[in-house]
Amino acid sequence: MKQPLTLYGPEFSTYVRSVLLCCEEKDIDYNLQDITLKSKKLLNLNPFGRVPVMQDGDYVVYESAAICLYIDTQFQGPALTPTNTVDLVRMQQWISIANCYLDDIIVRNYLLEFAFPSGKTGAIDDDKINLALKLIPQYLATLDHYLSRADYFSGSRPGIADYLIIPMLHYLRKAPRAEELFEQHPIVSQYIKKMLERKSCIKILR
Ligand SMILES: N[C@@H](CCC(=O)N[C@@H](CS)C(=O)NCC(=O)O)C(=O)O
Repeated sequence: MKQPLTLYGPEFSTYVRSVLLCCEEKDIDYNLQDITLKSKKLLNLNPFGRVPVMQDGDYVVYESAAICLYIDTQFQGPALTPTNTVDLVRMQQWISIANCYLDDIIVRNYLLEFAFPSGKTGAIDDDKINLALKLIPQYLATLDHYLSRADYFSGSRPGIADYLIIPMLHYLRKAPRAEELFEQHPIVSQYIKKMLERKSCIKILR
């Protein structure tokens, strides 16, 4: 019998959660192991020192979207990647946006700054927060506009881009000033509500 996949990373990480959501959607067995950031063990698995990392036998992969693609293509279950070019390209677009902009501003500048303040005396860096408060409304407006014409970031059903984005939005919904940030963006709010009703999200996004 095939061994369960091993996933390395802390359960609270948005990217680890993205991979867990894909595993849950495909209904596959996995073994989640926490790993110390910057440890030799992690650097041996991923020279960039980031989580998650996936191991299936001898096959080691890092970068969440790549791990999710492996899970999607190697296992039975609902497809997490659209087959038509228009939706596939859109999904890649949103994966890139999630990795380059949403993670940078929503997670690193905003959420992590409250959780682990980076100021010299352990204080919150107001410049980071102010930049985030300037950009997050613009990003949410873009998401809102896109979702006014599309059901999901991966096409007509949820896919890898959605599972990358929803953990970030879920945390942002609970962050300081969330009500103010989301009040102009009802379509994003409806999307979050719809995603959070999925069995996978109920289990992983607590
Ligand atoms: N592009 C990477 C990003 C992974 C990432 O940044 N993970 C965070 C946790 S959510 C991390 O490892 N942070 C540790 C660090 O920045 O040193 C992916 O898609 O997996």
